Parts: sequence; structure tokens; C-alpha cells
Amino acid sequence: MKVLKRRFIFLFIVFYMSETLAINIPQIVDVPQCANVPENERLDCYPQTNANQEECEARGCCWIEPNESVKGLPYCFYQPKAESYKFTNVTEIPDGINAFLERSSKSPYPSDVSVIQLIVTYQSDTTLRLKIIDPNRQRFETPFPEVNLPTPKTENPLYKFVLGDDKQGFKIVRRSDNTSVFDVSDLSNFIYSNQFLQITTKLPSSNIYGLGEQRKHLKLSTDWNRITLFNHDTAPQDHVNIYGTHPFYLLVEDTSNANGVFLKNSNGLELILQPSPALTYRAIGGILDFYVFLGPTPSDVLKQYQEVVGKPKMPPFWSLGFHLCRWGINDLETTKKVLQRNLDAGIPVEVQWNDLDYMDKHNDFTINKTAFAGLPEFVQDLHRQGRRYVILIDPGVSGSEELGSYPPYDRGVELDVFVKNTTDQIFIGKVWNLVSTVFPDFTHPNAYTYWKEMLKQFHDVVPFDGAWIDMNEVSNSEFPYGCPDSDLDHPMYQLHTEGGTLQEKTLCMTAKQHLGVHYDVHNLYGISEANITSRALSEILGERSFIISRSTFAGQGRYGGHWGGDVYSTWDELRYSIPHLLDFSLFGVPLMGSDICGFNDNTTEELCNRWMQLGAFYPFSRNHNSEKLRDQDPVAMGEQVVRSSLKALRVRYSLLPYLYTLFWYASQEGTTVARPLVVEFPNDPNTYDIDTTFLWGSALLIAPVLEDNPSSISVYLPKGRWYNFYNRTLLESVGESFNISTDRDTIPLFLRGGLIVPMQSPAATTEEVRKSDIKLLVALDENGKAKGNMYWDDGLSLDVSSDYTLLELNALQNTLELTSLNKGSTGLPKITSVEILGSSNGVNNKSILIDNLSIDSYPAKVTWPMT
Ligand code: MIG
Repeated sequence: MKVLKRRFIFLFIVFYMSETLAINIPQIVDVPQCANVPENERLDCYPQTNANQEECEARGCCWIEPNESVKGLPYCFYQPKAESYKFTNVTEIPDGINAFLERSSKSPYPSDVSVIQLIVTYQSDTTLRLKIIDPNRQRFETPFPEVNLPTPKTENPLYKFVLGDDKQGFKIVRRSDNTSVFDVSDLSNFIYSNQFLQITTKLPSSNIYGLGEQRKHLKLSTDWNRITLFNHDTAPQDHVNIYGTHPFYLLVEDTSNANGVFLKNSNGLELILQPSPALTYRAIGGILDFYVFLGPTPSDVLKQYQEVVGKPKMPPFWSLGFHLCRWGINDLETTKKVLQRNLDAGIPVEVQWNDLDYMDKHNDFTINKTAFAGLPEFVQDLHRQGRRYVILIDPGVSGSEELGSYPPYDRGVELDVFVKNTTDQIFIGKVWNLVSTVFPDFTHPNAYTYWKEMLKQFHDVVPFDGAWIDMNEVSNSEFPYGCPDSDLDHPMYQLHTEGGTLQEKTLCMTAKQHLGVHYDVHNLYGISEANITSRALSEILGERSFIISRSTFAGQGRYGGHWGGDVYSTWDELRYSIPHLLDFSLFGVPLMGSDICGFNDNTTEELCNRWMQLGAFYPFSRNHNSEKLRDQDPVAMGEQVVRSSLKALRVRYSLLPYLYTLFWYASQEGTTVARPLVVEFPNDPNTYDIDTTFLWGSALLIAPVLEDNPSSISVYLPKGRWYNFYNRTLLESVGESFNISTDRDTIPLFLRGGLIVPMQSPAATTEEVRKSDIKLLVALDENGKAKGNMYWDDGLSLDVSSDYTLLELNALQNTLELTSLNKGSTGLPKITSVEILGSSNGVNNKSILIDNLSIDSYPAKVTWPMT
């Protein structure tokens, strides 16, 4: 009682103080000063729509209507040195700084937090954390990404924390060259109110990447570019919030040093990139919790980011095969027929999928007993062929089955795992189920037990190998009981979400989950489902699980992969699928690919031809189509598509040991698999804008044809030696574009000098590939050097950090050395040949093939004659 009372008095004083400190008189607008603020540097003082002069000036801001309208340029903006928060107290603490800031006048938003606390943690020499909280009230903090950081330790930090003049603002400066990496020295638009938090950082350059999920180019536009992050079920379109939230960017400074920033916040977010360049963050809840990464290379930044959010999980080997799927395959016969015609044509379909068509009345964990009778036997048969089977699972569970007849509902009620409404009844919506839908709360402590039980019971019937988790934004299309009126559904600041309201196509923001109100945890629905599904499936299978999730959040890679969602079958979407893929590489989600040949609308032969070629190089390679459209499996598209699919997939399958090795490094070190050129070549500014080509690791450059049948394409090759993958001809580049002639059957590919790629023989299944002999492809650089690695294990075991084989490969002049760095229980296939490119040092490069090797003990040496 005594304690309670004291706390009450304390709170009362704080409350009283904050009310008196914040005086509701706006600053006087210094009108002549307003004109001096360059257009590019204006910070929006009235970000809601319908700004007008009167209300703008009532906020103490400048009003200038520009002569020409520039899209996104604010009319109402902060005057120079507008008052907001000032430091009142700054103390050094072990490993950081503890500071308080105070607001002198009220912001236009309700419930300002007038005293805020800034905690700076020097996490490591390259990573620093800036956490801004309300010292007097616990605000929502996301438990995802779930990573425990090591205790802070710095020896030689690359950064310093610099307090601004007049105790206004601060910045993080790179020690080596004084670059301001994170610069909030101007706090004039800084707001920390209950449902509106805003801060602007000046950027050291406009080479900025990441900030998704959005349909966009890899390099972000800083032309008043607004990015809204609020997970949402809609086809990827420009400037529209889509499935996932990853508030992380990578930035390349003018010196080619790189930095990155992650905002750990799960509330709805809006990010505005401005031309000065600058980035404004707006969050409608939670706290501001920034991690700043100093690199100094782009790949260092990505590794540092993944230290914080978690490194990606190692996929099973089979999941790197080719996947065949479509919606609207209404029975098992058709599933079999389509699969068989592709197998007959030699298409190495590794994994057959079924969409929700297999379900009875679209209810999870059921089978349509007439149309899909025999499904269990079909799956067992696939397994006998060395193939796999993946099913779609929706989060929503039917809420209107007869009591006692549908365990997914009954058991969910018993375990109390469904999302609730404000009066603590189960929240009811409607998705695919015929009458109504209820939603498991994957943050509930019983959710794991519940979901695992459902998956297990279904797996006992249909032994599926992986889960495709859809609609988990979470998508919902009806509100039979409406949403109660609340600030949560209608905050004063309305994000620019599709449909204009937060509840659009999802739950009421007031809906209750174990972790908090849906308003706070909306963006976590997908990741919490993926977390539980991935763990449960691993337990059920006793192996690595395979999960593809439509909705994602920062740290998703730990649980599985992602696909590009409902992309249209157009040349544009083919092209945008590359930055979409590469964004997820930056986000630490390497297992990604878009629906090959496009999902929405009918594809065409030429488009599907090129999409099968590019898709063969998506780390996750699946042909998938919407319902009621023409068939688009390779065979249905005709001979041309079959021919080029076979050619591209044979290359993919022969490179599987290389791809698998890249995935292992990603899982251990946070490196990328599908890699943007800028990440590999930060010293070459010509690569900064490139998102029509990409790399696999460091060694293979993929240059897809992205238009209707051109006779040639232009491909930029960074300085160095490159070899045409098909005919092995040498291209010596000074950092220039080459005109590469194309034919309809081929996707241009280039090997980079200096690297060694392990290969095997293409085959009908990955199991067969794994049994074939290994060939090492050695592409020498201009100094006669090359290096590489090969990782190997049984392709399935959960342990990928002790029981594995790792070879290190080093070539110099005429010798290749193979060293074993680790030896695991799964034997490495025999290495029986080595091909050397570039040994003749000349233009007419001929490769040397050394066959019939038998290397089974290490270290080993292979030599060849110099020509
Ligand atoms: O409302 O399950 O993005 O891949 O085929 C559509 C049917 C639901 C959306 C997924 C798509 C899938 C479809 N689903």
C-alpha cells in the first residue's frame, strides 16, 4: 500500500510537471526567415492532408506556396531553429550516455511526452544504439526481432557522439573522416507524442537502399519519396504499403564508406526521403530505438544489422530445387497431370505445391475428400521419387463449424488463443472460410502448443514438407460487428495507407492480442506466425523446416523466406522483381523469389520465357499463378519456354553446391546470397544504380533479358576479368558496359575472375544432383589467382555449425590447393574434375579441363601446365 501510494504521488508530480512545462503558445513566425529555407530543406509541419495557412501558422510554422508545384514539397514547414526539445541533463554512463530532453512548447499532437530520455549504448566498435523513451511511462516496445545482444564492448569505436550547439540535437560522427552518419542536430520538427513520433536525420549522401517492403528501384529516390510501412494485403504497386516492414537502410557515403540504420519499432511507420538529402521518420506509436551501423563496407553494415536482427536460417537443400504451384488446381488429378507433363519434358520439378484448393470449404487442416481424395498417397509417392510437397496454410480459422466437429476452432477456444475484441470475446472477421473467421494470436503463450498440435495432426495425414503461410498481414475482409470508435483506429495523424484507414483489410486496431493491442502489434502478425510455424515444423519433422511467409518483419530470415506476393504478369513486374529480391537480401531474408511468369493476369509466351530464365536464379524458384487464368507451367507455355527453362534450370542445378555454400555463409556470417552490385563493388559508383543485374555471392553475375526479344542487351561489368559462362570467352573490363547478343533460349551469365565455383551435374532431383561428382570451376584473375569454398552436409540436419564439411580452395598460377577446414559425418561427393579459365593469360582464353581426378584426402594439390 505504502509503495503504491508513493508511486502514485510520484506519477502525479510528473504528470503535473509535464502539463506545466509544455506551454501551449506557438512560437512567433519569423516570416522573412521563412523564405530563406531552401525548398529542399523544408521539414513538413503539417503532414496531414489539407494543410492551410491559418492552421499552419497556428502551429508556429512558415507557409509558402511554391510557384511550381513539386510533388511532396511541403507548403507548411518549420522555421529555422524552431523550438522543440532541448537537453537538460547529459551524463556519461558505462558504455554510453544517459540524457534527458525537455519540450518548452506543446506540439500540435495530443499527449506530448514533455520529458524524454535518450540512452546511448556503445554496443560495439561499429554499432551504437540510441533509445528514446518516456522515462515515466512504459510505452510499447516490440519483442521482435528476438535477439539477445552481447554485453556492450568497445575498444576503438569508429564513431563518436556529438552534442549539438545550444543543447539542441546531436549527431553520430565517423571518427576517421568526420562524416555525420546520423545527424539530428536540427530537432525543429522532433515530436514525441503518444501517437505521433517524428524525427529527421540529415543523410551524408543520397545513395540509400532498403526501407521496405515497397515496389521500387533498389536505390531509393530522395525526391520527397514517402514510404508507408503498415503490413497490408495488396498487389505490389508504387507508393503503396504492402506485405512487410523492414525499417532498415544501407547508405553508401561519397567516400564509398557505408553506414546503415535500423529503427526497431513495430507500429505503423512513414518514412520520407527528402532531396537535401534527409530522412524523416514518423511512427504512430512505440518508442524510437535506433541502431546505427558504421560498416565501413556495405557488407559489414549488413552483417552488423544481422547481428541485431538475427541471421537467416539455413534452408534444406531440397528447397533450392524448382517449385511448381498454382491457385485454381481444383483436384488432385489436375495436380498430377500438370506435374507429370513437366516431368516428362525433363523439367526438374523438385517440389509440388497445392494452394487452398486442397482444403474442404477453405478450412485449414482439412482435405477436400472428393476432389483431393488420395492426397496422402500422392505425397508418399512424391517422397518415393525424391520429391517434396508444400501446402498453403492461412492464419484464419473457421469460426462457424458445428461445435465438436472442427478441432482447429474448438481447441483454439480451449487454449484461449484467438484474438479478442474490446469486450474480450473472440474477434470475428471473414477471410476464406464460408461464414466467419477467427484469428490465432501467435503472440499468445499457448499459441505454440496449439499450432504445433494442428500441424502435427494434419501432418500425420498428409506428410507435407513445408508450409506456405499466406494472408498473415493479417488479411481480413469483413467486420460483421464493426470496430468501436477509438483513437487507435483514428489517430490524429493518419498514415498514408491504402484505403485510408488502418483497419483496411485487417483487424480493428483495438483488437486484443497477448502482446498488446493490434495497433501496436499489427506488423508482427506475420513474423509471430512464421516463428511458431518454423519451430513447430522443425520439431514435427526432426529436420530443418521450410517456410515461405507473405508478411514479414525485421528479423524474418531467422524463420524462413518470402515470396514477392501477387505480382502482375507484366514486363515491369519482371524487372521490379530484381530490386524486390535484392531488398530482402539487404534485410537478411535471402530465401526469396517472385512468382515466376507472374501471378495476376495472363502471362505471355515471351514474358514467361524470360521469367523462367530469371526465376531459375531466384534463390527461391517457384512458378505460381492465380486462379482462372491460362496455365503457365513450362509445358503449358510451349516448346520455347520448355527449352529455355531446361537450359536455365540445368545451370541452376549444376550450381547448387555453390548456392548452398552461399546460404551457409549467410546463416553463419550474415553475408548475402543474391547480391546487389553496390554491395560487392562499393568503390565503383557506376554500380550504385544497378538493379537489372545481380550476383550470386561474389562469383556469378546474372544479366536477365527484361524486354520483349531484343537482339542484344547492355551489361555493366565492373573492372576486372569476367568469363562468359556458356562459351568461357574472356571479357576484360575497365568498368564498362558490354553489348551482349541474346537469343531466346539463354540468360546471359558471367563468371568473375578470382573465384572458384563448386559444381555438380544437373539431374531430375536435387537428391540425384547431390550424388554426382564435383567439378571445380576455377576462374583466374589477371594475377592468376582465384579462391572459393565449398560447404557440405546432409542437407537436412538442424545442426549446421558443427557437423559439416568445409573446403577452402585456393588457386595460384598453375596450382590449386584444397584444404579441409572442417570434416562432417556426411561424406563429400568425389571431386573428379577441375576446369581452369584464364590460364593462358591471353585474349583467346581456352579453358583447361583436368578430368578423372580422385581427391579424397586433404590438403591436396592439383597442377596444370601454363601456356
Ligand atoms: O486472396 O491462396 O498471395 O499466392 O495463390 C488470395 C490464394 C489468397 C494470396 C497469395 C497467392 C495465393 C492466393 N492468396
